[in-house]
Amino acid sequence: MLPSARVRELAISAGFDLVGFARAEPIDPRVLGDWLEQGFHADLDWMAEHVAQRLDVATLFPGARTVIALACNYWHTDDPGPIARYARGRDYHATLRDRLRALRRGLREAFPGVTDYGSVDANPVMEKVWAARAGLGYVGKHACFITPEFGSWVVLAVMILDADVDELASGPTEERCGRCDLCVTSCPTGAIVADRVVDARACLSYQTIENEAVVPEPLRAAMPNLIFGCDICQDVCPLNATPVRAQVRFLPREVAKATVLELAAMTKAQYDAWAPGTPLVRAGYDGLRRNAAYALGAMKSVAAREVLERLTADPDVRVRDAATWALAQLTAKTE
Ligand code: B12
Ligand code: SF4
Ligand code: SF4
Repeated sequence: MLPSARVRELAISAGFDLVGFARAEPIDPRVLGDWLEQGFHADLDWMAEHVAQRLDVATLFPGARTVIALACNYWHTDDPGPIARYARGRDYHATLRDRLRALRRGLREAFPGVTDYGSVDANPVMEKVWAARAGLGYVGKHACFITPEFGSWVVLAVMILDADVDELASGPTEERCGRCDLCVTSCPTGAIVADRVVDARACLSYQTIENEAVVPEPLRAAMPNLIFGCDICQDVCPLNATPVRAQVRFLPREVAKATVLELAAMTKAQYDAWAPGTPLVRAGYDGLRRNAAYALGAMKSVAAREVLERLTADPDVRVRDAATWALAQLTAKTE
């Protein structure tokens, strides 16, 4: 039986802002099962893999007894900008993995013999479920995890232990959405299809980050000033009204100052200076320029005509297609 106060101290000194504990019990299979059955995961096939592990951490890590849920605040600025806030600085996966390693070192020193399994994002672990069970906050109607301290401007990680701790949370914090539905009504594509349920196929976060093909035509017009990720449902949330500035590790980098037009016109050398080490590499050079071209079309940016014309001859077919569509939007305006 580990003293939770000591484990909490170790997690805080490893750099995490919030720490909570839950018993490693299975998750109700219906929540994930219904979501997958309805195809809400789009082509994220890895979401349909390792379902047994997602629903039961003991399948993923035999001997699992306790899940430590961990959160880091990443908010730095109110500037809406074309890049989602979480992606403006050093890749959070790297930062949180560093912190998990520091926590692991601390745990091994303090409690020899205890083993662990760490997860940030890509592992088959339902991180929001664990954050809720461990009492860090609750899942809002927009399906993002909301904490009393930092609103939803947090990224999550978990550390699973094969040992018990002496104090567990009693479940999520009090639900505070009430009758508000601002996130639902503000989502430009209607992607929040039910309370806490997002259809990734309609979500601009999925479309700009994960979709490697072309963005379906009806969604493109909803992309002004948005080229990587989407913060709209979080920006409108009243529970995010008093954000707290994050640690320096999450400071925005140079690329966060670039405009949509600059990103559309960016050279490979500029990309190589801006993107490595940030989450932007997931979309890649061509993906970012594809998105920027859609955004310029959605903005009907006449000033972008020259750049868009150049992109219609780009070696990448998706960039060419996006630029052609964008130019057609400018014509639509003047007719
Ligand atoms: C797949 C995924 C996506 C997909 C699908 C989004 C989604 N809502 O599932 C896409 C690409 C669209 C996406 C977008 C974003 N993501 Co994402 N994503 C994930 C990932 C890898 C898995 C999430 C998952 O399991 N989804 C499947 C559904 C079924 O699970 P769930 O949402 O947890 O399930 C809850 C709801 O379904 C709800 N629910 C629904 N019906 C019902 C019914 C009942 C009865 C009950 C009780 C509950 C319930 O309760 C469930 C449990 O909480 C996690 C990392 C991880 N490993 O957990 C990051 C993660 C959720 N994403 C994250 C972020 C930051 C984002 C974006 C904000 C990025 C951006 N700015 O563009 C957006 C937000 C979009 C949104 N409104 O949700 C963070 C969330 C941080 C936070 N504060 O919530 C995570 C945790 C990554 C991390 N390690 O920090 N994401
Ligand atoms: S991230 Fe954007 S597109 Fe996705 S649900 Fe929120 S507002 Fe809608
Ligand atoms: S905008 Fe309103 S309904 Fe949506 S998560 Fe925030 S408080 Fe809840």
